Amino acid sequence: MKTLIEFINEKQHDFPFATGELTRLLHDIGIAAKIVHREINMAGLTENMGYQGGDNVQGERQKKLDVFANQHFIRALQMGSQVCAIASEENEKMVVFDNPNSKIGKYVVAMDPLDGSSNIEVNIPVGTIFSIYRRKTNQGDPVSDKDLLQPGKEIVAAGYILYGSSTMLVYSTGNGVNGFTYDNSVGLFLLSHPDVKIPAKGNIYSINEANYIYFPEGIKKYIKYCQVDDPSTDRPYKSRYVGSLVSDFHRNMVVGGIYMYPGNLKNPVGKLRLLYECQPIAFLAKQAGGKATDGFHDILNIVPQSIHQRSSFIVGSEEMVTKVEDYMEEYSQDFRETLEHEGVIAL
Ligand code: AMP
Ligand code: P6P
Repeated sequence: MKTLIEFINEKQHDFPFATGELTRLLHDIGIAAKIVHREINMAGLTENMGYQGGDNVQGERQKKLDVFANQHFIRALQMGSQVCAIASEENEKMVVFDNPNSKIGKYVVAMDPLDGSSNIEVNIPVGTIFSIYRRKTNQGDPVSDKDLLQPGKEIVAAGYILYGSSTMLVYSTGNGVNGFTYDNSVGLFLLSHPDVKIPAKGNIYSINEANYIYFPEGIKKYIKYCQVDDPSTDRPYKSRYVGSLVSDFHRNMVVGGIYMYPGNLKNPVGKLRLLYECQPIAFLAKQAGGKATDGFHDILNIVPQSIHQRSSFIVGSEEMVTKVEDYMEEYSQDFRETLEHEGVIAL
């Protein structure tokens, strides 16, 4: 089976003028993924379970493994010197590298180093989400916000690492999606899921129904649509909600389905972060033939106004996401106004 290293190197040959900087960056992400994989797998046996003490910028209690993952991905990317700056869920401001080599790095990275980390102590899968952009400022010039506040359509590469029953690295550089499974016995990611395609429709919907009374009318209508007993359309669908975005989304990538974390009356723009959760996942979904929206706008066309901006998020099988959009168009125009009032700007 082809290794991740061989695969990345091969793909560089499709770009004769490539310098190898993106290749090195992707390798560095693979190395950090192995280190985080090791710590997560041993969490119950080391001092790394539990809380770090204090809250992160999200106001959420920071786990020791959040800090561990953040430190190791940042260190790997800084050592590589292809990256000049990082936006991370764990850092309030963007991390600007000031070592001479990184200052001329031509890429920036937005990442959630360990999404869903509250699930670790109950042994539920968690994930790392990353996306890579070309910087907008000239190499060597000071980094600015515009280097990171780019819409998902500008993504050069994006992926996730799912620390689940097996550890997988799934990524795309804009020419399809490929999945690699980690083989502990040899310490390598091996190509296990070539050319991933999301089925156009599935029969699984994934949403935290505890928020039902606060959902926009269009979401309520779609949930009821999923529950109708109509075997000719494979309904009622199954409800599956892990509480870990990467795990719920990966299921959609493999067998089809839809994941929804919509804005609601309590949190109009939802919970998930546009830049380092919604955009990379939306990029992967589109590359695999799926779709991602906030209910009205293609996620990849929304222009982030701040690095921790939240977004309403619906992603998965193309036909299922389109059905939600139709319901939102018919029943929740008020929600469109709310999103635009809350500052959602789409190209
Ligand atoms: P580089 O000069 O290495 O930064 O690469 C320039 C561009 O070529 C990148 O931004 C990608 O669009 C493409 N590219 C280079 N290396 C790879 C690779 N290993 N896999 C996919 N695309 C690549
Ligand atoms: P809730 C994890 O905190 C996360 O960001 C996603 O991974 C997950 O889908 C969602 O939040 C769970 O949120 O409000 O349903 O617990």
